[in-house]
Amino acid sequence: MGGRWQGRAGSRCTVTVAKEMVGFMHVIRRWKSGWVPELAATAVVISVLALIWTQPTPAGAQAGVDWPRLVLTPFVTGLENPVHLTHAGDGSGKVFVVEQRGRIRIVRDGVLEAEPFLDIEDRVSCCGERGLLSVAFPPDYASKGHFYVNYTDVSGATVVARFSITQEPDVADAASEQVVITIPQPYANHNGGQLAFGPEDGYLYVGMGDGGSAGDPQNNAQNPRSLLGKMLRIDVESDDRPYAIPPSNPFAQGSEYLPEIWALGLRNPWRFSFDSATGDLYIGDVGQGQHEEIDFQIASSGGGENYGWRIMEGAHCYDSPTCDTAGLVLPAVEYEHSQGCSVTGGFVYRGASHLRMQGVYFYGDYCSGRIWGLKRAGQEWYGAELANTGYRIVSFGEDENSNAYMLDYEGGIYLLGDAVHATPTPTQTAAPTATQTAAPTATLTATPMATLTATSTQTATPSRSPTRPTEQALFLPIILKPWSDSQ
Ligand SMILES: [Ca+2]
Ligand SMILES: [Ca+2]
Repeated sequence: MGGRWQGRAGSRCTVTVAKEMVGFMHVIRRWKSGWVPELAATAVVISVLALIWTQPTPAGAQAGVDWPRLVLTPFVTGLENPVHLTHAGDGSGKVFVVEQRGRIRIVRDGVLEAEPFLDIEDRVSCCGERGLLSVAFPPDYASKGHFYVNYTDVSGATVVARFSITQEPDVADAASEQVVITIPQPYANHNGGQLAFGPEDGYLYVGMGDGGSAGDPQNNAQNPRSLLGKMLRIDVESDDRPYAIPPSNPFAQGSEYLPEIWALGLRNPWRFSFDSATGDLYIGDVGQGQHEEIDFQIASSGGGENYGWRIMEGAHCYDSPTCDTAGLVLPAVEYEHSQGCSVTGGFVYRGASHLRMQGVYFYGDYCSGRIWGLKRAGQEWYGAELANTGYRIVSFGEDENSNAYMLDYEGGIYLLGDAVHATPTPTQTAAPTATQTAAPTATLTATPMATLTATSTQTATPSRSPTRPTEQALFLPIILKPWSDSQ
């Protein structure tokens, strides 16, 4: 998709082509075709069903990890390619949803408001991996009344811009744009797109992909003079315009590295987030042809981590004659393309409603619809597959009360919950039947990080027929293992 693929020799060529052809946003209908068109017709049925995925309780419950039985409850439907969900931190309880084509919508008390909060379709290029990709509200937004977006402009460049609200708090002024930074893009794909304010430093973090094509042909992610393939950290809330370099940035004092760079060696950090309790940073970095990964940065880090791309893809040498891994930070967890094709980074759940979800980082895969949990306990990580949904998992988000949501690119948003602690839906008429297969086998590997290779038998490929809600009971290969903290 998008950028021109430049061939590589050998067997990797086939894999690489396949990945790029699949593309991030290009929907391969597969078995899902036929389901989406009927979605509206079955909306009533869907709306009264909590979709429950069950998993066996892991034998032994290592380190006391008691994984939730994931429940996805429909929250809002009818969005047009939602790609991001967040809140303003202003006490309003409103949820903001970004539609890729260039609009931001408000959900208030569970109802999608008809009037968009912001509409900048006139200056956004869409779609594929382009579009309006995220919104971020600064600390003390309630008194400031301005916010930031990340979008691809008509030339294909990444733009981070500030907008202000009008006299109406639920209507932003599309004419109020102040561009913070414009970063040219050599190819249509790998634009990153996430913005987030650091919970402890108040600086704006900007996730930048490697520019695109395949295999990072310009070697941007390892180039200290390129802003591509990096995590940037800039100060947009000081009096300096368009932004200031935080003095504590790892390369702030001037060096061979550009001062905006916070971390490097990223391929396409489509979604990253901070743990709202600890300040730790989790980055879902989309892989090339074989390995999808979650990267971790502890809150006390001073930045400067090199997450390896394109020397490495996940924990595996990719494009380096010597594959010198000295100084590179390996992923906290990775999974192979037998489990999906494009990782979607999520959130560490810190809500009050579900005790077993506490401290679990939820993430998923856009292509397979699988959702995993990752939990850090001391110096060890634990991981488990929690659901196999078939949804186009494009993003996760959280609201002001730390409730967690999953966004289906097809237009639905789902609330994550634990069946054990879930409040029954009053209108629920037919609880899905859970048919549990034999307890899957845990796979242990000796690598210093987790490799989520499911080997247990998955008996039920989810059908996407209109009767899907009554066919629930997807049975999860579960992997539960400790491994060393690679930090
Ligand atoms: Ca690009
Ligand atoms: Ca990496």
